[in-house]
Amino acid sequence: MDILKSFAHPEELVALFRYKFGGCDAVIPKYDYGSMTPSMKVCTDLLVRTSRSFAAVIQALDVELRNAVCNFYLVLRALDTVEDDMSIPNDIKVPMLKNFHENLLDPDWKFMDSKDKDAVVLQQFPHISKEFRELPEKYREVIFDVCAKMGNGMTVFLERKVDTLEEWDEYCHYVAGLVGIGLARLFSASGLEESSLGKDSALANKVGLFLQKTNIIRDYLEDWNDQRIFWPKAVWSKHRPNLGDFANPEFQKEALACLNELITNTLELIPSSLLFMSRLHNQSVFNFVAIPQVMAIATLERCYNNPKVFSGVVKIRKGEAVRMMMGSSSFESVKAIMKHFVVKIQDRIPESDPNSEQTKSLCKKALSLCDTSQEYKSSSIYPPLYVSMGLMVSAIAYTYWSQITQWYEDLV
Ligand code: D9A
Repeated sequence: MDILKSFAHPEELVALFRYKFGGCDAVIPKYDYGSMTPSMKVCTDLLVRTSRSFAAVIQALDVELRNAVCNFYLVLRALDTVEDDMSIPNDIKVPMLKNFHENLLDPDWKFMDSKDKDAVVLQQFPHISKEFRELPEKYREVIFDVCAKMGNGMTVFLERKVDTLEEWDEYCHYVAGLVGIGLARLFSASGLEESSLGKDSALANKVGLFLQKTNIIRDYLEDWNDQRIFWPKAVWSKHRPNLGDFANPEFQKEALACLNELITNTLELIPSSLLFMSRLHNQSVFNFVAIPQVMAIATLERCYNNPKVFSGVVKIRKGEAVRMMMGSSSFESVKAIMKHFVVKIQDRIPESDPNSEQTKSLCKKALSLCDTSQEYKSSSIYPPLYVSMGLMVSAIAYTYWSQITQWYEDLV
């Protein structure tokens, strides 16, 4: 019961209440099915089914972009589902990935044999490809191109494991950097952002790498249990001969050193993430980009030097996430959030960590770019409010517990 944990964090209860009662419509609007065509409705449902919270962030984009990004997301999700599906043998999977972009032009293509949890996007693909073909050419061109490059790139790592840090960057480029590049091009094509943004592929690539590396670090145990390896061998083999050893508490010291080394590598991307966000002009695009970046830094902070990465799931509480999402609406407040988490990492760097000096210097570099007069935790107003809200909430919760847990499930 995640909501119970938020009781220890009054500011999260405030955020959840403000969210529920419409305090942040600009960031997370409600859906408007009335103005949609039938295949748009199917696509919106698919989006909500595959990613409830991110779906809300996409829906908040200005209309010029919303359909293009929604379609891009679903196409990528379909491609990802093929890549992930362990029940498809590689000799079938390789041509499927390589030719995947051509399915966008075929009104009938679908795939009914996937065993993946997101198989529905492949079963319903004709609705996705129909939406694709109805997009303006300037968007289709980007989605088609990224899809072709990603499908090809994914095949490279079907047979081969990620070894060096360069290969880690290469793998992340295919599955996430290309998404960043594609999105930057879509932003520019919409006219909501400068055309130079879409041309700076190196920068947009790093925005994607920051998210993907964070996911890979966080998902160690889940991936290991599924026989998947995304941690670069050149790094983990310095600490233990087998990646699975890290799940054994006996090797916690080695596991943490490896974890911290990968997090340190990922911290290098913070300056690029900030630079990318500083170049955005449109409010809806800004929120869309900033929310995942802020979640990533929060996740990195939670994982840093944390043995729980090797024994379970390290997640951001929903209340925490909602509060950060609501706070991600200006560059100043995003810098304040980034600063908050980088300081928390900086304060926890163990003297004994083999990479402590590098981690320290990257934190310092990041902090120099997060200079702002804003503060993230303005706790002074909370204690009295906390007490009264705590009483009120426990009274309500006592009476309406089942309803409350239901809308809590609905909103996250
Ligand atoms: C994104 Cl179109 C993703 N990925 C994400 C989500 O954010 C990025 C997949 C498809 C699209 C976009 C994203 C958002 C904004 C700007 C971006 C960007 O670049 C400029 O991508 C780089 O994770 C997946 C990849 C990282 C592989 C690209 C955010 C998201 N969050 C999940 C939470 C989670 O932990 O996965 O999907 C969610 O809210 O459900």
